[in-house]
Amino acid sequence: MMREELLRFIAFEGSEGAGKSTQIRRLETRLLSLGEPVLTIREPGSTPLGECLRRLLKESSPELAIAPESELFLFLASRAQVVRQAVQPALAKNSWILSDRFSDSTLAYQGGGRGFSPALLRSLNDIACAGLSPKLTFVLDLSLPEALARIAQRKRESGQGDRIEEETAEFFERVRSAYGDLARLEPERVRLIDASRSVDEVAADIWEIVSCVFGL
Ligand code: T5A
Repeated sequence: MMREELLRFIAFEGSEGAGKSTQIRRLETRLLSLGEPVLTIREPGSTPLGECLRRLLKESSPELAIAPESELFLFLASRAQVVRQAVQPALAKNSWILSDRFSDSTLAYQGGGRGFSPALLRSLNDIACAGLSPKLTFVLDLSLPEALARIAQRKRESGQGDRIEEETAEFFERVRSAYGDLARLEPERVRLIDASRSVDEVAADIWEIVSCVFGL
């Protein structure tokens, strides 16, 4: 296991459309410009098995009718795979890991959203993650109307939606509130970022925190 202080592992979390991928690209570019090795991954996905699971999990098909319990184990299976196949080898080479969602998504969506017990989810996450946790987690926080507007805009651009995006407003409010609880529970690791501002303003906040935490 890596020593905690050497972990250069950052996760980005938040509701759909909050700007996670946009901010990861910004941070990745900045770290690469400093000559740092960076591995960027997404969850679910980023391994051959994980990408198959991602397609299944995102597909909005009545025949699949994925039960909440099946959904939980599919997300965990993708995580178990990416930890062993990509994250652990990269950390062993002292690379940065930037992860578009990680274990906190399970606490927020399957815990807050679907109602599974947080204690149970933490135990399952421990198995999937081999005890690994990000050193720093940014939760990009956006109100539901703003998030829905960004999703609608992206849908118009790409023509693509997905299964979880079809959930109710109450579901997404519970997800947002679960992220808030995580930030209160672990304020050192989990940082709430106001994602309603411009891309540049959000990126500046993130860089300030990253450079302070990692001494850049
Ligand atoms: N899930 C995942 C679980 O339920 N449990 C789990 O354990 C895990 C791992 C994954 C789904 O699976 C669920 C959560 C999700 O429902 P996903 O595609 O990885 O799906 O996740 P999404 O959150 O849906 O990813 P998105 O691509 O929708 O959102 P992002 O990455 O947060 O947003 P981004 O950067 O693509 O930006 C969205 C749009 O907004 C614009 C961008 O240009 C883009 O058009 N934008 C801004 N506009 C104005 N101001 C800003 N500051 C902006 N930043 C970005």
